[in-house]
Amino acid sequence: MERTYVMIKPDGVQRNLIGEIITRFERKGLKIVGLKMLQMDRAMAEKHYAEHTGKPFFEGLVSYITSGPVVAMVLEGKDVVATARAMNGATNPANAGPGTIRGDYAIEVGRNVIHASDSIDSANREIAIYFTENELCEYKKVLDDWIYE
Ligand code: YYY
Ligand code: MG
Repeated sequence: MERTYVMIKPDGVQRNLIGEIITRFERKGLKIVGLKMLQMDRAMAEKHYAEHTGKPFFEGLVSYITSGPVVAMVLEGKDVVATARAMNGATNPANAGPGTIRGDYAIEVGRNVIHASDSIDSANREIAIYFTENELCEYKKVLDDWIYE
């Protein structure tokens, strides 16, 4: 089953959105297979956002993402990479539709509350930054048969 990396950013934690956001993914039917809180350091931020190195927003992004604890999670489900991105909404909350996390809870691109991997390759790369193999749980839920036909 497909997996993706999702992270509640420091503003989401500070704004008491942890429960709200996790609830959305749970209610959708996605399975949480990894979950933890941590504070990223600069090296971790540079690794996570390596593709954005040198861009005008990079320094601000690194200082924001390292400014407080984040909640890191791995979600599992059919097409979960695309599903989590759709649930998060557009990168700039101004363009994120109502009903999406960024559309409902954020205003500016530099404080957009949540991250999700943009491809299966990115997901595998990002999951490996935050989780070891034994921190990821493979398990069956009784509701699975009511979520998948
Ligand atoms: O994957 P996603 O988070 O939706 O957007 P990216 O284009 O990968 O950018 C990563 C991160 O950088 C974005 O969530 C906010 C920040 N950012 C920014 O502050 N200003 C921009 N013009 C573009 C991105
Ligand atoms: Mg991205």
